[in-house]
Amino acid sequence: MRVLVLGGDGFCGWPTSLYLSDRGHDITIADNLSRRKIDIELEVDSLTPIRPIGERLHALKEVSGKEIGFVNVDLATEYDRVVALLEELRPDAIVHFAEQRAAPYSMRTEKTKRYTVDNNVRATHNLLTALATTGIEASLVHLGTMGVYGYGWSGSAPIPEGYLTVKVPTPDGELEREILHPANPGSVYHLTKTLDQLMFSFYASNDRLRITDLHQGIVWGTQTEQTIKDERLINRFDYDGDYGTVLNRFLMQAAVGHPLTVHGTGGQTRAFIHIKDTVRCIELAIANPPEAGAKPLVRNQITETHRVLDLAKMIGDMTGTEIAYLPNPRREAEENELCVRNDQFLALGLKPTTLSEGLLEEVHEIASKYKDRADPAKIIARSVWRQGMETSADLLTELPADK
Ligand code: NAD
Ligand code: USQ
Repeated sequence: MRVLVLGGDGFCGWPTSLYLSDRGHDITIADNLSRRKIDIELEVDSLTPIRPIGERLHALKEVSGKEIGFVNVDLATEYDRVVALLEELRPDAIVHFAEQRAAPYSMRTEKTKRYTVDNNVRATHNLLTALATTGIEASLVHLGTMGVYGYGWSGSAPIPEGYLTVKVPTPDGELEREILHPANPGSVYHLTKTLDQLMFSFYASNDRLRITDLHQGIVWGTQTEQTIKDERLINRFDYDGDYGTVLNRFLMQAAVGHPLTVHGTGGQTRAFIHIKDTVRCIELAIANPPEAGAKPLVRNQITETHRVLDLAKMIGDMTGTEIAYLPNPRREAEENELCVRNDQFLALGLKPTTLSEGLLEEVHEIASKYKDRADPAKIIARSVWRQGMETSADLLTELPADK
C-alpha cells in the first residue's frame, strides 16, 4: 500500500513508518517538525540522541536499502499544500499522528492552550476537507486517546470501543440508539481529541470517508526491531515534565538515580501499550478499514491497565529507587478504576506485549546508556491545570555520578 504517515517524525510515527516500510509498504512522511521546535522552546531534548529527519532517512537507505519520502508541511496552516500532496501521492491509506500530544504542555500557558486547539483541530479538519474535496479514497487511521472517555466515568463497567447503546425515552416507548461514548476530556489536549471525534462522525456520514479512530493508551518503551538496527534510527525518549509519560519517566528516573515522581497518591489507573504493539496495531488498522458510508470505526488500542503507584513500586523494587510523593499538578481523581475493552485488536490477531521485567529492563538500559544527556531540572512536572496549584521543587540539582 502507498501510505502517508502524518507526524512520522514523532515518537509513534517514526517507528511506525519504519515498521510499515519493512513490511513492504511504500511510505511518505509528512511532518512540520514542530515537536523538535517545542523541545528547543522548552530547552529539553530527547534522552536518546535522535538524528535530524534527513539523516534518519539516509541511514535507513544505508541500513535496509529502503526509501521513505519526506515532506515538510504544516497540516494546520498550509491547506493548499496538503491538497497538492494528496493529489500527487494518491495514498491508499493515511495514518494521522500529527497533533500536539502532551496534556501538560496543552495546559502550560494561554499560548500553549490556544496552540494545541488551533494546531490539532485545524490539522484534522484540513485533512478531512482535503480528502472530501479531492475525492481521494484513502482510508484514514487517526491516533486518538483513551482520555476521550475520561478515567472512571462508568466506574468499574468496561469502557466499550467508541460507542454506547442507550435507550431514549419517547412518548411512544423507548428508542434504542448507538451514540459516541460521552466525552470527558481531562485537559485541553484531550479536548481536541474529542472534537476530532465529532469531525470524524460528520465526514464519515456526509462524505463517506472511511475513518478509523484508535483510542490509544499511554505508549511506553522506545525501540522497535527497526529502530534498533542503527543508532541513527533510534527513537525519541521524552522524560521531561511536559512530554515524558509516566512509565518511561519512572524507568528513566530509576536509571539516573532520581526518586520516582508519583503525583498525589498514585491512585490513578491508566491504560498502556508498548511501542512494538502500537506499530503492529497500525498495520492491522490500515489492513481492516471500515466500508464507505459506515460510521467511524473506533478501536481501543491498549493492552493492559495499571495503577501509577503499582508501577512505581514495581520499578522501585526492581532497581532500589525510592518513591517521592509530589503535589499533583493536574486536576484528576486521586483514585480511579479503569476497565477497557480491546476485543477488536485481539480478534485481528494482536498478541499483546505486556509489562515484563525483561522489557522494563530493556528500557531501563537504554535510559542508563544515555543518562548523561538528562537534565535534572527538567524532570519535575510544573505545568499546572489551574493557576496557583502547587508544584514540587527540584528533588535533585545534580544526578548521582555512580548510578
Ligand atoms: P509526537 O509529538 O512525538 O509526534 C507528533 C508528530 O506530529 C511530531 O513529529 C510533530 O512534529 C508532528 N506534527 C504536529 N503538528 C503538526 C502539524 N500541524 N503538521 C505537521 N506535523 C505536525 O507524538 P507521539 O507521541 O508520536 O503521538 C502521536 C499521536 O498519537 C498523537 O496524535 C497522540 O495524541 C497520539 N497518542 C500518543 C500517545 C503516547 O503515549 N505517546 C498515547 C495515545 C495517543
Ligand atoms: N504521572 C505521575 N508522575 C509522573 C508523570 C505522570 O504520577 O511523573 C501521572 C499523571 O498525573 C497521570 C498519569 O500519570 O495521572 C498519566 O500521565 P502521562 O503523562 O503518562 O499520560 P497522559 O497525560 O494521560 O498522556 C499520555 C500521552 C497522550 C495520550 C495519553 C493516553 O502524552 O498523548 O493521549 O497518554 S491516555 O492516558 O490513555 O489517555
